Amino acid sequence: MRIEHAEVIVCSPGRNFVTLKLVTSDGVVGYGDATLNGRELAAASYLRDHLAPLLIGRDAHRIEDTWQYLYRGAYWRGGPVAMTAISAVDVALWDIKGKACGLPVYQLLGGACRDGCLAYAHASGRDVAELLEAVAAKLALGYRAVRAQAGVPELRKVYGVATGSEAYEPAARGARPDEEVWDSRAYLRHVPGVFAALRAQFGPEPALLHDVHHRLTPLQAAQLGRALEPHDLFWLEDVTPAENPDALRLVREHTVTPLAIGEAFNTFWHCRTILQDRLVDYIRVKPSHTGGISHVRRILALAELSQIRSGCHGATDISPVGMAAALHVGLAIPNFGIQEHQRHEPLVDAVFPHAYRFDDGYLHPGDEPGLGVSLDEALAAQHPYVAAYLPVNRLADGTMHDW
Ligand code: CS2
Ligand code: MG
Repeated sequence: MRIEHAEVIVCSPGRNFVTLKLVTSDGVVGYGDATLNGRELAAASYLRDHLAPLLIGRDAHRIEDTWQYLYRGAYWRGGPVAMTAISAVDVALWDIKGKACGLPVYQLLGGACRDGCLAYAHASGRDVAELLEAVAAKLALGYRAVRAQAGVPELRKVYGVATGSEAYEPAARGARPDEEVWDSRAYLRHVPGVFAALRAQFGPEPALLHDVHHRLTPLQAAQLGRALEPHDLFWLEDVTPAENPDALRLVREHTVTPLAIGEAFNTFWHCRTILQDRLVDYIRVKPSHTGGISHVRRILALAELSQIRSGCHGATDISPVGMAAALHVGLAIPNFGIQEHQRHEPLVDAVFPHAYRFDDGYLHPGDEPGLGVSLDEALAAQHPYVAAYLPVNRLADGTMHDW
């Protein structure tokens, strides 16, 4: 079964997605997600101009060999653009293998280790009252775990907080990124009170998560972790900048609040120190940006040896193809932790009809052969690419800040 056709489809049904479509000599179609938020066209070009021509004629069943060929074969290894492109090829080939065998991908990965994947929803509010309402709404939908983000009184706008009645979307359409103003001290003063209010309202049972978006120094992160200990967080995410795992050592020494990191990692080499030294409790690598199902599976197998669990990134920029891939892995690994579930808009679900489903707090990938996701190409074509960016973050004096 040879790969005969490789096509990159860029569409924007409300937000941008890059999808790889592979077709074999037997007519089997496989999809992979290559969406790189705010840098979509770079990943699309890497795939279209550099990888697609290499794929034509290859044996579609040789998933691992193709991964090695694209990763080791390139002198310039790693990085988000290349790894997102390789991820898409790998995921599309698992989709094809599943369809060729008549089995859902999770069966090829060893079969289900659980009945469903615990999911966490997003809730946010410009103030605490609005956040309490948002969390209550997610619990009413059946979620047992909720990520809570709140506006900070001194700050006009905070990343991760919806600005109106519409669902929160990380990237904004426009030729340039929005600029936000950040103040770590104001944020640190505010957050512990937010979680005290959440526990007072909802009691000890719901799992509560919080995302810091890489904005703190190690000492500030340690202070926050400690201040949140009485409120029993499921995890505190991305407390310090992602590229420096050593920053987490100091945080770890001073707090027992569970930590998560990894949504911006693209290979095992970003994870090595963290896994070896057990610097976090949850690792957020996912098939879409971290080398596909093949590479994520390896990282999570190593994570298991350190008692670290998965917590796959599942924001709206992970397409339904990427979500399905994460769910097949999540169902099959022994050390699954939790799956982020920032729901897509109905138009996105219409462009990518899928078998995965949410029920009573858990996601299940479904039992269709392959990933269980298809692409309505005619509908996708009605929604062409629109430039959109994640915001940038400055301090009050104009200095650029991490996020
Ligand atoms: C966030 C995302 O979901 C998360 O945890 O950190 O909003 C993230 O910033 C975007 O997915 C980046 O593309
Ligand atoms: Mg995050």
